[in-house]
Amino acid sequence: MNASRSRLPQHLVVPASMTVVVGLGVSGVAICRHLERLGREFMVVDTRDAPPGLDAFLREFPEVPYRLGPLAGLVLDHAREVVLSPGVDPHQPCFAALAEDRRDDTGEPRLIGEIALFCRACQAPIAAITGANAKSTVTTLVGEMAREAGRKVAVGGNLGTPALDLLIQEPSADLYVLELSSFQLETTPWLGAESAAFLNLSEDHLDRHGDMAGYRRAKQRIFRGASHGVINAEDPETWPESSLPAVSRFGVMDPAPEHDDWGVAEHQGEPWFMHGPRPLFPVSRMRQVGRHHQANALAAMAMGYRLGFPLEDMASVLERFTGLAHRSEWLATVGEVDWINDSKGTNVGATLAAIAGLGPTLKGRLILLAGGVGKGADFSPLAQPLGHYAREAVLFGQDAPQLAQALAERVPVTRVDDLCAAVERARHIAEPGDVVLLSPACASLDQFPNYLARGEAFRSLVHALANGGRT
Ligand code: UMA
Repeated sequence: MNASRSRLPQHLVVPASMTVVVGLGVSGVAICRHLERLGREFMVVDTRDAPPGLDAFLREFPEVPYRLGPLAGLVLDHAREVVLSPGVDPHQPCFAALAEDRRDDTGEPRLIGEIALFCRACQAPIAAITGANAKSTVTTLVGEMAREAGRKVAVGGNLGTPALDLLIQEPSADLYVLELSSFQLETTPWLGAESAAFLNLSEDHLDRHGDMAGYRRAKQRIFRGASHGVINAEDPETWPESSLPAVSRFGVMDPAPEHDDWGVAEHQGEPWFMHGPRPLFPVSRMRQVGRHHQANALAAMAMGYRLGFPLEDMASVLERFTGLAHRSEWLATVGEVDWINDSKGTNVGATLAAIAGLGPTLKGRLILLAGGVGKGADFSPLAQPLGHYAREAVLFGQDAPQLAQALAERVPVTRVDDLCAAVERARHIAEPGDVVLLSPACASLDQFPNYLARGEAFRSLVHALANGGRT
């Protein structure tokens, strides 16, 4: 390998035969693999001096030309096609001339993203999921349900494995289930999903999309060419702008007779999942607790039903699914007390969402474990819901004093040194039916390397409790 031999000058007019890959992260390397299999001539650019995928790229493609550093000086106007990684903003000046331009041979835009390449090559149906929150969870659920139903399914996208790598790793899949971010959708002219879900919309990524309207527009692209849409009955922002052949709605509420609704209603004295007027099975069969998890389950079932998965297979998955690690993940029930790990709750908004999900389904009270590095946040929005649902807030870490100040008027507060002491305190005060939730509303960096390490520490402490030991 001679890396310098392939390195291009900063001033460069890209020739018309050349496809340009922008970004050298995991998607960029996946785009390169795909283009090589197609036999296309390509080069790679990245604005960073040391992009994370550089080593993998140099190992796999020692002869492919590349260029690092600012895009100024790069003339892309004549390139055959420019394929963007998700993290690259298509609204940069160097892409302006390309943005409106179309290829002579196919009529497609010459500025596209990795998912556009995926759609061209994919032979099997696509199930696509987007939303501001919970898209990884629903994508995982749909994938698990497909597996349970005996389908040959490949699962990836924003979730982790780039969509284009799935085509190489699982070429004979009969279904591709993709989590798609607004970044990926923004550069996808046409998706053509068999089923496309838009779960919810709340503020995120405004630095990239300009405003909420831009963010929503990017996400609405999930419905382009879709045969079926799954939308949130309680969030009109997710409703498609133009009509689709079929639409199912989900929401933790009574199904409306005039829609294809997936909801929850009282039946035989307890809440049941419903499809229209038809009771499916009791919500209590589901392992995860909380309204937000029920909404995720309904969205996954609405999609799974359309894709032909048997109801009993979907129920089996919900019965055993404990959630993605560190995102309101159920860990154990010890003495009729549920222990939930939401270590990914690193800001106030995420902790509010976890409380809002769990609160209405509590049999007892909530015990919140929170604290760490608050990043200057205003903790006061937590006071009202905690006042309503919580037995106590157990606070630890650097910014426990600020949290205590914001909460103490509405909820009993105890301050402890660290997570271990917080677990011990929660164990001591919990009563049957209570839920102990670690959702710190803070970064972990004062006491842990990252939120993953914090969540794993919590898992070990809770498993020790479940196995009869003290913390
Ligand atoms: N970047 C540059 N210059 C470049 C190219 C990228 O500065 O020339 C920066 C981007 O602005 C970004 C970072 O590098 O901050 C990574 O961008 P990338 O496109 O190279 O990212 P990949 O490593 O290819 O990972 C991407 C997704 N990343 C983003 O969308 C930022 C991953 O989602 C995804 O798992 C992966 O593809 C596989 O599909 C991550 C993510 O944070 C988890 N997604 C956002 C979210 O979930 O909110 C959208």
